[in-house]
Amino acid sequence: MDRVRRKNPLVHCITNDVVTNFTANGLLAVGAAPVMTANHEEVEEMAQKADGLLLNTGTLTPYQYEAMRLAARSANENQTPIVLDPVAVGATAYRTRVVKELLGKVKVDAIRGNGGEIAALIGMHADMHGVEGKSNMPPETLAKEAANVLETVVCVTGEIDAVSGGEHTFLIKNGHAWLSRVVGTGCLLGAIVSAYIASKETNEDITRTATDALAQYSFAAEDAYACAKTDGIGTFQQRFLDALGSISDDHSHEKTNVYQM
Ligand code: ATP
Ligand code: TZP
Ligand code: MG
Ligand code: MG
Repeated sequence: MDRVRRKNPLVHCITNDVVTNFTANGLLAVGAAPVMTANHEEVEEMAQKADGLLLNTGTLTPYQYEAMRLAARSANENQTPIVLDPVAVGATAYRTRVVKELLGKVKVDAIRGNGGEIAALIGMHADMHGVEGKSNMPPETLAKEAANVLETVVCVTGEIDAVSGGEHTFLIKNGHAWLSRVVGTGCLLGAIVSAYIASKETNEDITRTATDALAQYSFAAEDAYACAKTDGIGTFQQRFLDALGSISDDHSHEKTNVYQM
């Protein structure tokens, strides 16, 4: 978190219409610099200049898919790390097909999704309900399997989060259920993982960087719940942004439930 604040990484987001404002505010809260564009005339240049690229398929259209392809190709050529949030993959045949196609064309550094989305990406059974999704596999098993199949770092989120690069797998049992009652918290997390990867030391393992991002995000959610529980989820959303803005690496957390498998 402190490195993100020092670096102020530029995160180029090609994301969905529902969460654009919340994502930009959340990135600002952690000390990153958001920029949103899917314009074919400029995405290659923006992805080249950015420190991280986020591809989020929440309201995917053919125009946006082409923007993602152009931006991702430029990012790969210019060593800009890419995070993919395969929102609602598994919910419709179109999304599942084009996201798999994109993964065949470009290299992504990390993928963040709920259990259903990650399971669908690797052709396993997924229980999808629009953007919400579950898998019947334990998150650590699913994350490891997906990391091996897709050859990247995979973050499976839900009540318990798991991060795996294939070799090392971490479990994060922090966070709060109210996160799933505010739209865009999964999407913002993908953007924040991008900010963390964009700010990491060259030799640092992305599995650990992503685990730090998920853990600190979960701590912020617990702090926000403590402040907002008597008010409700509207206040929780605001307190969560406040907490993301104040959390730091020396933030001492009551119960840190992060484990290496
Ligand atoms: P959304 O739920 O906003 O649609 P998503 O399904 O893409 O997003 P989630 O899996 O809900 O993503 O993850 C978003 C964040 O919420 C993660 O930090 C995750 O750990 C947390 N989270 C989700 N459900 C719970 C829960 N029951 N308990 C604790 N944390 C949770
Ligand atoms: N519909 C299309 S994208 C989107 C909805 C509701 C937002 C999903 O965001 P998250 O972070 O998965 O709640
Ligand atoms: Mg969810
Ligand atoms: Mg989501």
